[in-house]
Amino acid sequence: MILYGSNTSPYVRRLRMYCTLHELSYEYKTLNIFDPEERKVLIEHNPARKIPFLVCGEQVINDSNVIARYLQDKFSLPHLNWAQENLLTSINACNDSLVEILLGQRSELDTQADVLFFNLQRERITETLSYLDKQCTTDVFLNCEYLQISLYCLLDWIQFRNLADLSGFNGLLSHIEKWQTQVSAQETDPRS
Ligand SMILES: N[C@@H](CCC(=O)N[C@@H](CS)C(=O)NCC(=O)O)C(=O)O
Repeated sequence: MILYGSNTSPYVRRLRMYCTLHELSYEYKTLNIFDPEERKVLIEHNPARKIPFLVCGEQVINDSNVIARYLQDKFSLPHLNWAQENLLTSINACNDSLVEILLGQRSELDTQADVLFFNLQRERITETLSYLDKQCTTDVFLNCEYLQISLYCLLDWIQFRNLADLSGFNGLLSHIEKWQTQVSAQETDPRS
């Protein structure tokens, strides 16, 4: 089982932390998707041209959400219930919008501009962060390790890339504090 990704991707990191916590053995290969040679590997495996993807024998699995479900099936680990899936959707929505903002910055676009595309991303980011701030102390959230990891990876990446102001979100800040000392978090720190 080979996981392809990059050390900075929060979607890849959540899977790496999940595998570590469940002692799942896998090979990890990093890909620089913006390097023309390495991008060939991405193109060969994922028409959406995103990381992560997992290669398990002949089977290729794209998308962190599907990979997580694949691992849960393969290793008989608990699946998320519907309320937990909804929370994961909010985490993903925030993360996806922040990826768009980062790509906007790298394309030298004015991501603060008052235009529909960036207004929608900023609204989604603010609203989902505020929603997750309230949800991250609920039983639904705390009963699901994959949600906790996914949120931690998102928040730590926000800080690493300086993408949003988390001050005032006390629930989110406590969540970072709780997870940042874990070995699985330290081993996958994008800064190292
Ligand atoms: N829904 C996907 C999102 C993955 C994703 O956005 N990955 C980013 C890296 S963090 C990527 O590959 N971006 C390349 C691009 O947008 O062209 C998942 O959960 O795996």
